[in-house]
Amino acid sequence: MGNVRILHTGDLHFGASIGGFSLLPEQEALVEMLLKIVTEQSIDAAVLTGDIFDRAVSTSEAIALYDRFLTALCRQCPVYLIAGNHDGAARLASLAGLLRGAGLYVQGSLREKPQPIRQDDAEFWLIPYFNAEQVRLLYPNAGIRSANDAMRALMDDVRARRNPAACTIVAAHCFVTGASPSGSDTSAVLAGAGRVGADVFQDIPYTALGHLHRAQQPAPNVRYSGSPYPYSFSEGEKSVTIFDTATRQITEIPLHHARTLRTVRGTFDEVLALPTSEDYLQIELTDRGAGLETLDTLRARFPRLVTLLGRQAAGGEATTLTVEELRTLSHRPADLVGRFCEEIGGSAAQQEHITLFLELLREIQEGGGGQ
Ligand SMILES: [Mn+2]
Repeated sequence: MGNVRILHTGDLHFGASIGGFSLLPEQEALVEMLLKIVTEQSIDAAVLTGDIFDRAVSTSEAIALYDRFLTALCRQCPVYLIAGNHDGAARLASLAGLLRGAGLYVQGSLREKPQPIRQDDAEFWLIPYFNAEQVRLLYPNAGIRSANDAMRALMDDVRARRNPAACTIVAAHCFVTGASPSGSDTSAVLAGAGRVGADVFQDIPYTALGHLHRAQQPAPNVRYSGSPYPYSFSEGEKSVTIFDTATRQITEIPLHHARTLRTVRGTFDEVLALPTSEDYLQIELTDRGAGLETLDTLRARFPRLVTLLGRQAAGGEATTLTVEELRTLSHRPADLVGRFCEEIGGSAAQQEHITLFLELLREIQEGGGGQ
């Protein structure tokens, strides 16, 4: 019985956008990268750990991308796919029974106890995003009160029914932390109600996780591959994970995106002196506030500027402007005066100034053409 080289990725968020920019071009390029890795790394199985789509009801463009990706991927190897909290589980799992025949194993929700899927020396168990309530219905006597209890019950069941001759692979979409939330502390249980302790997966050779976008391992055999494309400014380097059932080794394959999300920090002059860039940028100014004019100037140089964070030189409060906000900003005269006073004067407009301004404006407009 042969070994299985597994590609683990997830949190693809097809159809996502940032600051009003659609990320579909980046996701198209990502799909090509992933297919290339499958070929180059002799991958035998792909595990996609949820949040395939960015929303429960996707755009036709996102569905077309999913269609192309999964069709090409399934032609290369079997695919094991679970729903994340962003996916519409029922939509994702439609025709699931039919798709199994094509090598696409989709688990949308936990209506029934999980069933193993055998491929060579690997045995896959698919645990989609769930709420504890659903799992309590499956294991009514397990005393399930939290996500941790639910996952523990599920893993106990997997251990009881797994084939000991196979390498158990669990795929799940949830928030896993280093240790179980303490059962004795009620407030900790409440605060961590959605969290699962990594020890729940103890003695499972590989647990492939989705949900957190930064690649990380809460325990040696428990891994978030992280999203393969950054969807926020704090996600770090991007990669996919390979797990080989023969060596039981975890390998990280870095991804290099032509256009990515970056944070740039410096004074206004320093930032303006930087080479122009097509990246999605968050710019943090260290010497001035985030004003509309500043935003416009920087945007001429950095067309995909998404967020501008500023600081008042005098040590005042930091200001933030997103390009989204710029688009939706009110153009009512009173609002414009308010913003002008904040940006130039450094403090909120006083009501009497606004009133005075509006009176002057009315005078000009009424007296307009006649004089
Ligand atoms: Mn996600």
